[in-house]
Amino acid sequence: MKEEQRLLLLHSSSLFSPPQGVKLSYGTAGFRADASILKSTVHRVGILAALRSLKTQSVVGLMITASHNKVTDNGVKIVDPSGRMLTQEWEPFADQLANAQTPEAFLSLITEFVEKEKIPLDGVQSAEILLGRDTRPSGESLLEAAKQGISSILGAIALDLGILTAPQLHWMVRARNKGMKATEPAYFEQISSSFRCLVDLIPNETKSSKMDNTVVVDGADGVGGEKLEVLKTMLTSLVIEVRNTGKGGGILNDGVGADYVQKEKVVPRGFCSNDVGLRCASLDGDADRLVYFLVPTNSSRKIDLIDGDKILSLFALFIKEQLSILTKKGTENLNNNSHARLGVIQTAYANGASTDYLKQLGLEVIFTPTGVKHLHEKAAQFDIGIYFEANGHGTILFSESWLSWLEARNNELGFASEGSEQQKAALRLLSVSKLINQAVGDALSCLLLVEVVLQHKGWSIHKWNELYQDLPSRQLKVKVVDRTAVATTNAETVAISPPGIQEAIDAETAKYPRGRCFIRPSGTEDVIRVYAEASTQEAADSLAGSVAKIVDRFLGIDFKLSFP
Ligand code: G16
Repeated sequence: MKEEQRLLLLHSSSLFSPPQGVKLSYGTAGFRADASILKSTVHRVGILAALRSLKTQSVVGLMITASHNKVTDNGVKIVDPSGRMLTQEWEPFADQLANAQTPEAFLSLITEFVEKEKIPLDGVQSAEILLGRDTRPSGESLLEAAKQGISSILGAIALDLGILTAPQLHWMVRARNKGMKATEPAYFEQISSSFRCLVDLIPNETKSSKMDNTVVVDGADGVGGEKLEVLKTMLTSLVIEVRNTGKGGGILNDGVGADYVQKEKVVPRGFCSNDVGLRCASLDGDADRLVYFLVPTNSSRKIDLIDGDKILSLFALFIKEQLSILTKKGTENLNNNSHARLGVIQTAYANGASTDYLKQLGLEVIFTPTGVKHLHEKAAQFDIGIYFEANGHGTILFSESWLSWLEARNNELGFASEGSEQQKAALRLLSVSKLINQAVGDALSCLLLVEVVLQHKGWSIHKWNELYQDLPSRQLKVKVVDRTAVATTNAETVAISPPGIQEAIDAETAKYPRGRCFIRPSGTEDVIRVYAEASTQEAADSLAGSVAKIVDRFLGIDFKLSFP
């Protein structure tokens, strides 16, 4: 390493001391903590992002967000050149960097890593990092720390794109590296025009049905509401009413947002009995998650939740239908021999009823640990991979090779029988691949796809909700002294430490008909999460409560049970 580079790194890191007595780790979606202790971490992630850009000789992204966490938290994650999350191979190095206590220890870690990875840190090669942040008040100063980190690598430049949803930044990084336009207007143009194409392809029978084309969206008082206000002006045949836009003084994620709605299953702030019967949806703090809900007809606050599993089921049904039209018998003279491998990816949080439903559709269902980085990797192994977490984070991936086949088939169909049902199916699938974010789960593009699929099928939200009936479930979180004390296996369904805890959970679960329960350490909050399913809501609540007490007995700091 050049002397100039060494001095630059030493000086820059001496300006940002790491927090004392805290061990940070690159969790489910990057580093997250109280914003007041994150400056040095973000500064170091800026350096890491520049190294990643040098190593890959591509543009990478850096996003300042803590998504669903409370407003006083913040976080930082790197977007890889493909638009996906940072490669998991670099996560241990990210942990070491964030926790190095002195500038010298920090420098020696970098020196070793640069040599091992053969990163051209010579000041000749250039690096480029796209920066984005959500609307948290701490975002601006943390972004400055990231910029200072980036500028301490010779040849690295940062491009500040301002306030963005996390999926917008992922989309732009992917687009830049594919040589496409990587701006916010280009993003809006692509998703709105593919939405309009799908609307044009709605069958005449359902086009004439009197379906309500209004959706009311809870923006979580975050970035998603703000962006949706722009997007909605570019759409036809859909009316979007945005609430909790962040402009009315509401606090981000406080009694609002997809995480609150999905976990607590109650009406978010800003919605009331006047909304009974309306199709309502909720985004999370950085607009990468989407859930739908129905306001109750009675005086309780309990909603009917239409979660990520049901969004996945709706999408799977639609894609499967289009594929079967496309490969219909009687068109053998055309190049009809490419049967798409369609796969579905879920996590242990998926409601058991959703998995049964997907299997009944004849789909291959695979389970991974929580975190889209795991689901995305599996989905990418299919021609069409649909992945969703129950919390509403997910997307549909199309492989490049299958899309090339589809383009060719579309041309062929256009030549042989333009306007045929098969050609329309091909065009629909091509439009879906452009509408839905290929880099990461994206609430805005998923919202548009849900809306157009409902219009296509002529379905109300009630009809969609009736696809299957969820098994009653309950999620709780338990504050513990050290969440790393819990380790899991089998896609997080079995706890292998602390010793004896899984046996205690199994003994409790066995008491409940159709009981299922697991625990896992959160990767974004300092808690252990508990998920329970059973044949009745009372039983699911009771199982989750008992297991939370078990966690507390093994590791906790006085768990108090409370249900909304
Ligand atoms: C992040 C990840 C999601 C994950 C969620 C919850 O979401 O992107 O894939 O499901 O954290 O993680 P945990 O249970 O480990 O706290 P977000 O929306 O907060 O970025």
